[in-house]
Amino acid sequence: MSPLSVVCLGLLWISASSLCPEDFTREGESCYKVVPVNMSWADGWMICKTMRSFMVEIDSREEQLRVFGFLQRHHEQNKFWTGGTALYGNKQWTWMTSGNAIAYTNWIQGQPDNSYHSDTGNWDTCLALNMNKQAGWSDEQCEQTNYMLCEADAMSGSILVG
Ligand SMILES: [Ca+2]
Repeated sequence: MSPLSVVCLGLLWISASSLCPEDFTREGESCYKVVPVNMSWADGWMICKTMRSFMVEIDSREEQLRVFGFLQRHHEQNKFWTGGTALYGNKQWTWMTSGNAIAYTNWIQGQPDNSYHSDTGNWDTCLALNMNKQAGWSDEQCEQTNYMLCEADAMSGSILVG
């Protein structure tokens, strides 16, 4: 191996391990950060945006396991907002930032139940990660206040390496 390729490998290693925004944690292909303040879903959307990130979108079972592992290691909170919301009269669950229909799901049994809350006049139309014993997803009224889980794409290393 030439000295040059050793240098290049070194740069690649550095870039691969430090490509998250400040205070975000790298887990697999993405970066995550919990904002440990109880806030409505709409406030969570704004908070993630101000940190150049977006409300978490879970696209696969693999990402689901990574995210729950991350939350269990770092937080004792029960519920966390995601970027999922129900559109079109609750018929289509959608990841709000990407606009993708939610394909992979991990609903707790009996969820989403689209509950109506007569005290507030709201329906359950926002998607939360529920870290109770059943550990899965549930739909909640968007005005409920939960911690926010933001996600950021890991930045490409090609700029640093090039
Ligand atoms: Ca529900």
